[in-house]
Amino acid sequence: MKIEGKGKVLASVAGIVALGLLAGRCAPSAPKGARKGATVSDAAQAAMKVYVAPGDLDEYYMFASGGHSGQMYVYGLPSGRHLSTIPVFTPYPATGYGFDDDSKKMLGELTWGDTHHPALSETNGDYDGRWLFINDMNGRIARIDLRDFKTKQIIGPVPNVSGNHGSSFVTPGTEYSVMASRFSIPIPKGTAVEVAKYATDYKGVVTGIKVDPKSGEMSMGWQILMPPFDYDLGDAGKLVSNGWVFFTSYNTEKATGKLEITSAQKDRDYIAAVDWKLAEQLAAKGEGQIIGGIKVIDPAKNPGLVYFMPCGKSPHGVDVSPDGKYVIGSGKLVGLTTAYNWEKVQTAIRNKDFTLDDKGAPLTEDGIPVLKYESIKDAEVPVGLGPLHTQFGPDGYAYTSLFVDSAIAKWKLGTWEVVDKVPMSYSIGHLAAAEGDTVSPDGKWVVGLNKLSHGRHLTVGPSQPESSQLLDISEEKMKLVLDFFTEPEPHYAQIIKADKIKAIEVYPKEENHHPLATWDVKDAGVTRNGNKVTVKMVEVRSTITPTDFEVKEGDEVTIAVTNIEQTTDELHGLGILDYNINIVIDPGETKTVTFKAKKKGVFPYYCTNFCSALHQEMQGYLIVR
Ligand code: RUQ
Ligand code: CUA
Repeated sequence: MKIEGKGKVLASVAGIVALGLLAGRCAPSAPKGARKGATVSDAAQAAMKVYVAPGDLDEYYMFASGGHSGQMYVYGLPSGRHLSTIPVFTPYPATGYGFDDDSKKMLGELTWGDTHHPALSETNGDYDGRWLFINDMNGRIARIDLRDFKTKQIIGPVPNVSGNHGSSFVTPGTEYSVMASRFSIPIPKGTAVEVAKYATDYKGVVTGIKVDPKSGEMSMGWQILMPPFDYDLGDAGKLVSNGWVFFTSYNTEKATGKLEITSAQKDRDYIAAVDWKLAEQLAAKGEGQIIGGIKVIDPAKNPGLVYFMPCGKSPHGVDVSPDGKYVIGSGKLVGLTTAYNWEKVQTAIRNKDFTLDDKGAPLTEDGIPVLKYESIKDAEVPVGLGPLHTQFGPDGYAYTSLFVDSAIAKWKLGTWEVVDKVPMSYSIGHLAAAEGDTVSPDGKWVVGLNKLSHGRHLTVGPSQPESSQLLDISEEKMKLVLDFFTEPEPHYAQIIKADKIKAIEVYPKEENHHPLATWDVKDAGVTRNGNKVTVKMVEVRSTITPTDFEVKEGDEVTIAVTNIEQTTDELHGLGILDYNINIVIDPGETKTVTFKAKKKGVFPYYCTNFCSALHQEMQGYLIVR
């Protein structure tokens, strides 16, 4: 990582101040492009905070989910520069993802995904820069390795999970990445039951996906049967609440049809508190019943596994404070958020301090006890209308996004005082603070991830970008310092200190154990076994070896390409016209692509990544006879 020279910083700051002064001289009010009411010095001050001079590096990475694009976007902060796109659940021709044999197999039949909540791996509740998990609504979680920023594994669709929204949150030691059903269904999956029987025959599940501490490899951990509510978001407890994971739920009415009306009958919904360490023990003992091919634990038969915490109507986010002492959750149509005190929750559990039903008996939902709201809440904080998500600073401050108010509220844990509010343009969903969901948030920056952006960018037609806004939170008052734009649609994002990530830029030759790797052009060539043809191909500036080869119509052809470069940024591609083949091979990497030679003729192939002055000469011919 390059360290900014002090002289350079001063020079760039001087440059901006000079710019500000110049603009000030010819336009005494605000510089061109500044929003109404902004003065020259406001704009210049904001610019100084976010300016990353040419050649300098950002201080943070922001990993933003790409929504239903099925991708992840990587940004630098504070510049807001888009650095890269990591394809996860969707083919991405730019990197050849979804075209080579391995990534094609990993995607399977689903070629889209709806990603929402990235989760950086954690050690002791802090980001460790190793992996990045991301959920897909189609019951899947993917793992990206941050050593090379590549998707390494997709697990699922996991049985019984339907609409995996409350995911991919990790526990503080990355023991588990969790999943929850947003859309309850009859289980096992594949059973058809009419919607009229929703309340009795449909079920939700929450699932813990086990993560191998060394390799990151994901496998099935445990699954818990839940009442047919809609499980929305989650967060793991930390420090004093470590061992628990929380999920919001709406439609606790178990209603169907127009949920906006039918699920709004009760004035409270629930946050489910799940004892994941107990789930782990029960799973290890073999507790549960096989449903849809996996063991499902019933909380009605295992007391202590799940409790419901009553919450404002239709909650969205649930977030645990850095010290693990408070669980923050809100109804999304009200003007306040509730801070639950974890100590009080534990006391209520011990004392069986439950909500009572009409007959004065303890209320349960499908056998799961409901704690008493008054006994577990510490405060109702008047943050403003439509609270969705909360992030934290290092000094006891919390930041809550307000969808209806279209603002971010800053408030203090413990005193519950709202100290500042900044409007967002427009209609904020999630927000992300620098390391703001860990045990040690950094403060400094909050990014508002807005749902609408009208009027704040050059027009690009009806399909508009999403707006993100960067707030400086280093002082008492939050300051909006930058607008930047993304493709649809980051729901959540996470921001990690850049020096925590140690990525390679070349795959070392000695680490390439691919059975078809070819490091010497002399070894390149074609071998045939019946109608199976294997082509060992080498790419290096500026030749593709072999420069031509022949197969027979109907052959099954596997091309294994090794890029034998060991130089940063020397990628080569292989595009074969008319055969829909497009792969990209990073320096030191071997990739295979397998296809049936269905069409006779002569098909040019070429390198798709500009690699040298003679890139254009990197070409050859596939002849199918
Ligand atoms: S959710 S804001 Cu997955 Cu909050 Cu979209
Ligand atoms: Cu290799 Cu262009």
